[in-house]
Amino acid sequence: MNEKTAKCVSKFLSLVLRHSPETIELKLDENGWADVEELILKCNKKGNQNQMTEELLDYVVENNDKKRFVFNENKTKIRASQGHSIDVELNLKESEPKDFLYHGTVEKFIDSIKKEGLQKMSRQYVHLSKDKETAIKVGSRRGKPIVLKINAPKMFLDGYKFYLSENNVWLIDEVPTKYIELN
Ligand code: HQG
Repeated sequence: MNEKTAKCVSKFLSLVLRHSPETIELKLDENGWADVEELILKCNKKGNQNQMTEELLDYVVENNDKKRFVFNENKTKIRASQGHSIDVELNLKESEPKDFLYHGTVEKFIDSIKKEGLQKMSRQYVHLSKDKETAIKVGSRRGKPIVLKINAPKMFLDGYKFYLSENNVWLIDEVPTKYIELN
């Protein structure tokens, strides 16, 4: 499998499974699942540059660097594990963070983050990671990364709910300023 093709498919799946299924007239159920046959049919119908096949989907689900997508048990459905901007119920696992968590961002957002804390912006949740390296990568998507250190154990003690996605991304509704340290 050509890695460039796999990355392109992953980006396209992120678009239709997290943000705008209507791009290919796809319907997701309330839990964010798309029917695999329908997805393949509609990807190909729209003349997407990658001819979508079951094999291609298999490869991307299996080898995706962040395990962004999962099949249901009998592989008739597929969904994104996190990152949605559309309203889907993922039935996420509530979890207790035992250590600090990290968020990668860029300078231009810092003043606003200092005022309002971390907000979910267009997504369903604020995304945090357990390691700095991931946060650096996330921030780098937008420029020179700045890593924020979040006192997650304290937040948890104070009653904030944390969720852990199937692909181990920490998700939370917001992070108020007092729990954020500039690293
Ligand atoms: C910033 C990718 C101003 C926030 C990544 C971020 C991640 C504020 C941006 C996942 C703010 C939102 C999510 C405030 C937060 N004022 N700016 N009060 N609060 N921000 O893309 O975390 O590769 O929605 O710092 O790896 O960058 O696609 O969130 O810069 O895991 O699987 O507003 O997306 O995953 O941007 O990225 P995003 P994110 P994938």
